Amino acid sequence: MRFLDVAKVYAQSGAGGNGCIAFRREKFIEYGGPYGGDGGRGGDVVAEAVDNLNTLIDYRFQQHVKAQSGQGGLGKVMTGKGGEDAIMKVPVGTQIYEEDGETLIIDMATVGQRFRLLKGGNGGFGNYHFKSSTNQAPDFALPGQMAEERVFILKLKLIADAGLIGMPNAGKSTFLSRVSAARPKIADYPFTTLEPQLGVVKVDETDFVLADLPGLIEGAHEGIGLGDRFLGHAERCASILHLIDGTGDAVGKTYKVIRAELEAYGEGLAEKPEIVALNKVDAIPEKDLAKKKAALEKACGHKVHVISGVSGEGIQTVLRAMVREINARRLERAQERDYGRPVARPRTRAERQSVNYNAPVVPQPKSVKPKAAAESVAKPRPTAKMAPTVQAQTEPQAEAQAKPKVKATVKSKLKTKPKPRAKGLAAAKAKAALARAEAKIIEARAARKFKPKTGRAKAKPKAVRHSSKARANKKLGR
Ligand SMILES: Nc1nc2c(ncn2[C@@H]2O[C@H](COP(=O)(O)OP(=O)(O)OP(=O)(O)O)[C@@H](O)[C@H]2O)c(=O)[nH]1
Ligand SMILES: [Mg+2]
Repeated sequence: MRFLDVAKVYAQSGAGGNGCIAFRREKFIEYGGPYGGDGGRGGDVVAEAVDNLNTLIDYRFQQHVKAQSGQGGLGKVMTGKGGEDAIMKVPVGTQIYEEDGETLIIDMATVGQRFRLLKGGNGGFGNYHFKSSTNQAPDFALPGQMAEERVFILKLKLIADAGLIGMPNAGKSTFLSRVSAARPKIADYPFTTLEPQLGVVKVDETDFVLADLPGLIEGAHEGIGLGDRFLGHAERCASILHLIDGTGDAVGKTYKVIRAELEAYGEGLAEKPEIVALNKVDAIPEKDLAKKKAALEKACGHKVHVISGVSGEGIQTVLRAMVREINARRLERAQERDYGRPVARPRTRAERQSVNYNAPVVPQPKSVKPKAAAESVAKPRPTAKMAPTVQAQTEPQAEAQAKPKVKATVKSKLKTKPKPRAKGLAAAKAKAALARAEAKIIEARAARKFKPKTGRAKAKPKAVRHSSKARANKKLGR
């Protein structure tokens, strides 16, 4: 089967069925009234990640995906049948983009994940729906909602635990065939591998998926050779195994060329844990081996493994190093899953309301008891060395807390009596302040008393209505 990692799909959801106009006609039932049912709703277009696919080749042959439309409403107030959903089965690791190929809609990263891409139209209401006291025989119904139509770009990024990268002919496919049951094409010409190959590797107790990616050459990020589009498959890998052909001359330079390509590609590939291996050790003359290994170590700045895909030398050590990285990543993922969402799904309404899904989840280290930690913060236990500094910091703070600054208002001044023991100048000062405050209060009171009144004027007294009798008496001068 051919490998295909990009596909364009035209998708359309189902339209809603039209509402029905019908009237009830039955023997002995006069004025039967409206009787038309609603239309059925159209099917959705749903993407589903499945684990038995590893290519998007199906969408090369089936580029149009269409959900079924809803059936129209029927008489006797029968609702039309809903349309079937169209399920787009995609391999795990597929990313679905808008037509521009850049706006990500959803990353189908887990098996069984489902996502509704297009919503089916709702069915139109039949005339029975519009029956009311003022319109007892409506002779109209609504049409169903239109279908949605869109173009999607699917991009597959294989979910492999580790990726093999290197120049063409570095021995990547040979390595994969040695450590797994995969049988990629091997030949001594460049670009033998034209598409990624996967193999399952078993080391001790761990199984992992290893991807053999097509070779990279200088300028791959500009499209030279096969380009760098297959590097997308290494984006999700926990570790990268960088193979260097040991029979070549400039191993250090070769390493740097590939590193430059990884950096030019971006997407965090250059920061991934990398294991470097000098391959084809069986074909390297012994006198050159140490020199080449040293040159490569100098170029990459860390340990270099010496291996051979043909003789199997050093392979187990490399695999174990890869397993360490993979296990660390798996552990990280498991912790993310545990901490990333509430453990139990709330079932009742009260439970649902009590969960704050927006709150950041901060995992607490189990070794530190929260109570003990709080106590230690509240009461710092100064050591002999720290004692003076701690006291120096805490005393003024305590004083400040004990004597909060009071705003010297007139009232507060009145309340604060001079200290009984204060004598001489201090007592005189306090007395004067008291007298001033009292004078201020008197002044304020006086001002309030004679303050001209503002606001609404007093309402005029209502005119007294005289009775007709009183008016007559007034005229007569009584
Ligand atoms: N002596 C020796 N030859 C090797 C070793 N590994 C691979 N070769 C040879 O190197 C050549 C290329 O090997 P491949 O495995 O196809 O290399 P590749 O990296 O997959 O190359 P591309 O698919 O073109 O990128 C083949 O002729 C292999 O027989 C090794 O460990 N020792
Ligand atoms: Mg190959």
